[in-house]
Amino acid sequence: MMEIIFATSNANKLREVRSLLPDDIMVLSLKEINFKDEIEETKSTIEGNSLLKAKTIFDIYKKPVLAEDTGLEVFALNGEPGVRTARYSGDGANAEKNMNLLLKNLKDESDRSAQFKTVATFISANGGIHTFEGIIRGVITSDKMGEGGFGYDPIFKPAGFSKVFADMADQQKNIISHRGIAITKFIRFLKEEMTEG
Ligand code: ITT
Repeated sequence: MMEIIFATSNANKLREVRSLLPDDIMVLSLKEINFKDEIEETKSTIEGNSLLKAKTIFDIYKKPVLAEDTGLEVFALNGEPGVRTARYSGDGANAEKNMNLLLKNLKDESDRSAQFKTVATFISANGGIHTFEGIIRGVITSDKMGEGGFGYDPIFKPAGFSKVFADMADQQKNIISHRGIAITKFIRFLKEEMTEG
């Protein structure tokens, strides 16, 4: 059994990542290790904030740590909200306000293409740093749909599908999503590490 700390305070990410990882990997949340501080995301890139979260926890606990940072990049908005995806609507931002602002900013826009990008960072017990990226392209719908998922899931329809993420079963989103792709790469890496001894 391998123990990994997942440096997130987002319960939805935790749920998705737990269901992706095989049973012989035990995922400890920040709550479970009693880490209560907020890790301030001060970097200007998704990669930078992903590394920052992993490193903050690794430096304290010196145990294997996984972290991830995710951004929604909208082409007509030059990649916005990007690194600011969580705080797009400013002070007191939440999923509803963020989606409302994005729909407003895209109101007269014909190009509604976008992508979700996840950068996962793994720091192994010996301090080695490994990153895994997952990208899924899609479009921003004109209205919110569906009941599932979290964040921007009600307005993101992945390319080649007729449903938004929030209308998909958890399992289906997980197989195709930005996070699913990044974590699947991470699992492949762990398996290779283990067979190399
Ligand atoms: P951490 O503790 O892991 O940092 P967080 O919620 O702050 O959790 P991020 O900084 O990565 O996470 O911000 C990601 C933002 O993107 C946040 O607003 C989420 O709601 C949204 N988001 C992330 N993954 C998503 C997904 O799979 N579907 C829809 N929205 C997502």
